[in-house]
Amino acid sequence: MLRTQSPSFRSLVERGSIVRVAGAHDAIGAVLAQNAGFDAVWASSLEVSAARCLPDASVLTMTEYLESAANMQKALHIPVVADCDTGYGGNLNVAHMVLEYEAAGITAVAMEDKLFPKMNSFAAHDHTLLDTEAFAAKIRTAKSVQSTDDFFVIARTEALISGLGVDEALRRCHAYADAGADAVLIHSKLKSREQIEEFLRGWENRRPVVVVPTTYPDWHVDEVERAGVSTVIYANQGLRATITSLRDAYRTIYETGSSVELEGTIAPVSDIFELQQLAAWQKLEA
Ligand code: SPV
Ligand code: MG
Repeated sequence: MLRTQSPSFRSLVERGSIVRVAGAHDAIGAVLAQNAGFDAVWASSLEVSAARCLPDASVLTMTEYLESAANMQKALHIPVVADCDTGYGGNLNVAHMVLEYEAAGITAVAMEDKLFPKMNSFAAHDHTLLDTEAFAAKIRTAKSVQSTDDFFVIARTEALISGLGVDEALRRCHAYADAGADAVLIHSKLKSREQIEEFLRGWENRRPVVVVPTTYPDWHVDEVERAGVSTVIYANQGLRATITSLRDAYRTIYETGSSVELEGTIAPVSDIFELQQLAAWQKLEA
């Protein structure tokens, strides 16, 4: 089959064991994450914008992010979780976003409580948050326009990113849960996961919690699960690996004057054909 239906992200969360998600920006990366065993793919705003050598700063439009997410979903039999930044504007933009993503077969979106236009969480920049009630209204809007019960809205707080502390993160996430968020995402840029663990203790599992352990990478998935996390997102390791790998490969070919040195380490062309499902396509010619 050239295309297969993916289960909804909600069905993964509801099965109870931790959901492991890998970031990607295109279909081939997404399929490689799927083939490695991941449960879902994060259509990362950082990756999608970086893939065009543009900053993760609300520069691309919703349509462009949606096209990337939809291209990934079409190639997968696992769900995409779409990183939808701030929802691309105000409440009406959020409503339009939900309608469009849902129509494209995306079953989960994440929205963050930063001001539009936003800046990537790790960039040295002002990370002022939107007022709690205004963001809760975006969540209510998203939930009120979704057309299937399955559609899943993750409310992400940037309270720790903006230096506001765990109590403010908890207060905000309770407001977002009251507004109907299906899960909350707590992000941090600290090298220690202490604040995340404090958040988890204070949250008492009111709704599923999503974490993104980029700056505290030594957290084994079993420990993450034991700490009460529902979903773990490895948001940008794929892109970072790609950069290292491509940089080394291009340099080696250029500097040595041939590609022979690489031949033993790079994927054979047959791997490309397999990822393209070439054999299945060729059958259509018969
Ligand atoms: C992304 O992958 O785009 C994210 C996570 O939103 S982060 O880059 O850490 O903000
Ligand atoms: Mg992002």
